[in-house]
Amino acid sequence: METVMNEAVDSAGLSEKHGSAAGVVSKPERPDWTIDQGWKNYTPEQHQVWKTLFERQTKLLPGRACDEFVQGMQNLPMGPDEIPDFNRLNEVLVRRTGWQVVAVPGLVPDEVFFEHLANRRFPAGNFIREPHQLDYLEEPDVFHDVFGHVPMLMNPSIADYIQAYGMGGLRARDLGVLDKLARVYWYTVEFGLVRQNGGLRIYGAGIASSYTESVFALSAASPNRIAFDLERVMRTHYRIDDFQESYFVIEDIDRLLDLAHVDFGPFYRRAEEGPEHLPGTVLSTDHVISRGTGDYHRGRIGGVVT
Ligand code: HBI
Ligand code: FE
Repeated sequence: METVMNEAVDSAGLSEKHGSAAGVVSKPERPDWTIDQGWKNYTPEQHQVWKTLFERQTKLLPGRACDEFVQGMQNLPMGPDEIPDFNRLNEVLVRRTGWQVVAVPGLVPDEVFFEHLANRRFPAGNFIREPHQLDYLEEPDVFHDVFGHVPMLMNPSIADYIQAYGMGGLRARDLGVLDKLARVYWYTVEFGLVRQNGGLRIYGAGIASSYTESVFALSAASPNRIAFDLERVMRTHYRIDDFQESYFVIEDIDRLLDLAHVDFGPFYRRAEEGPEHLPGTVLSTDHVISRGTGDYHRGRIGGVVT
């Protein structure tokens, strides 16, 4: 069975399952949930897992990942041989966009996550998946968080956009619309595609850090590829346990900078009034780039949709 690296994140935030899967103790030592990366504690086997994943992904991504991802990767002290040391990454990243990576033990509560992002700190799991989990994992590990997210944080547009998400998170929670904001994050930062160089390219970290989904998202006949529309995306549920049924495509990475400055308030209100859509639904109002056959998900019953 084909599986996919996927974050066990749902729009309701930190579930019981996530907490226990993470082995996260109820009371973190520091109130912001950060820990030391403990770089010296990684074993040769763990560096080897990083190397396997890194080499597989860097072979696959040219021509598939967007130029901004490739550029960001090139400018970072990140290579196949070892799990990156966050301090060394930060020397470059802070100078470029003011972002830094901080280590956390796994998923952290929504409020804590938003507070970090609002301050240009990206929480990254310090652990790495086991050798038998190369393609499937419930929680964001250091490969997903660092390989998938950090190259994009070198780009000024994404840098502002993710910070705006953090700032909007607490407001969305108070308005009772966190599920809608989380969908926007999911379909952009995690699973976004961008039109580039006459085709489609990956910018979402959930895709870029997954071997199988990098191929599926761009090349499979099954998923829908639909032009990004903010209100449409706010209404759309997503899958947390498998490939996405629909991907949303932005015209340009700099559209994310525009999105960072949009007041989501009116969009939340409209999205709350209208219907919600299942992950695979195509609407007559959609600008469809490619209509999926749906074959992959048909017959895969019991998937988790949030
Ligand atoms: N914690 N470490 C970590 N990484 C995430 O991506 C994350 C999180 N906590 C909450 C969360 N994501 C999402 O539920 C929010 O974006 C809504
Ligand atoms: Fe992620």
